[in-house]
Amino acid sequence: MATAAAQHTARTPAHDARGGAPDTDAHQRAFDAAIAADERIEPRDWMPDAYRATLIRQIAQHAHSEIIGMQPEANWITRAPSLRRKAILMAKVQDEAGHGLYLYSAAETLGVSRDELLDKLHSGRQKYSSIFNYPTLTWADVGAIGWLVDGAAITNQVPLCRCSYGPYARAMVRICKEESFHQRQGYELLLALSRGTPEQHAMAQDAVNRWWWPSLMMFGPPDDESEHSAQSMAWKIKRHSNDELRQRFVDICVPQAESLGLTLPDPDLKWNEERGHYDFGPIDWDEFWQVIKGNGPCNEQRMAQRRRAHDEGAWVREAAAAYAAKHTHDKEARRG
Ligand code: FAQ
Repeated sequence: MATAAAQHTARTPAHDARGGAPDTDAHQRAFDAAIAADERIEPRDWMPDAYRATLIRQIAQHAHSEIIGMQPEANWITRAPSLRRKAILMAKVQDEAGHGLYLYSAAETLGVSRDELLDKLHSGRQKYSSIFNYPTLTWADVGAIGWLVDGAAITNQVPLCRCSYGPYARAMVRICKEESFHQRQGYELLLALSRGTPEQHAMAQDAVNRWWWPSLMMFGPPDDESEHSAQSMAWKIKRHSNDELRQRFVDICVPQAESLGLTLPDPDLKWNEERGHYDFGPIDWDEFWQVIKGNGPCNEQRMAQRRRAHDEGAWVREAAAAYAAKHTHDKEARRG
């Protein structure tokens, strides 16, 4: 892998000796060679506009998902059944806020501001994950989100630690470690309910029944309908297709459900010896596209809450800006 200094000379736009236009072909060749050699692209390196735009789209959508994803679980913080469960849940929800911050920072290295990204989220011009438009109806939903939603997130995100764009890949390393704790706490919560009273077992089963199919949808549309996959895989932003990761997730979950003493709500789920994978039933893609279009059970509620939180935080942003301005002013005054 080239050093940062060497990357800078090889890939940053430079004017020729006579001060002419950058040699874009040479930069494109250097970029292609770096991708082929599995090197990281860094913020100051030259990159094609479409690569930059794709990263901004994906990282922003990911960041938005993290902060909107705080809502369904935060709903249960005040009703957690014990101090231990409450402490775990609060730590998890705070982690999601942290993930949002790392990801917005990674997006900012591509030349967009956080304000711009939030504005696009609030005006519906950027998406967040479909999964967060479903309601958390019982305490068991906290377990199902941890086990299934965080489990799906890890399956999707571990390969992103090898994404070709450095700041995104590095952010994912820490995020994945934290998601792993989230997944374990969900599994442990469901195990406790599953081994509890018949009512608790039924509550856990009901939550898994409701979260299973939406979790499979998190991986995105089937490969033949995935608009961005081919290009994102060629750029090594994505390392596996949506269907590959979905299958990996199903294969992981089936034995875990057995250990939990719970079933997955799919009569077609069965081991296929020939493929070496579990077969599973058809996904309701109409539901997925409806949710993405804004017609899921909680889309309106999630967006209203997000806009309200942003408005209510205005004074914090103003105070931080005033403090930063005062700090700069004082520093300049001291310098004379
Ligand atoms: N929801 O061509 P593709 C978490 C859109 S984990 C909404 O296949 P791509 C942790 C897609 O944007 C959740 N939209 O797209 C947590 C595109 O529309 P566009 C977040 C979806 O990008 C746990 C269109 O469909 N994780 O937050 C979805 O190649 C618990 C065509 O799709 C990430 O974002 C969907 N499920 O592949 C937090 C991971 N799927 O943009 C709190 C990073 C697809 O052209 C509590 N992202 N679309 O308007 C990715 O890996 C990819 O972006 C995919 C989609 C795999 C999601």
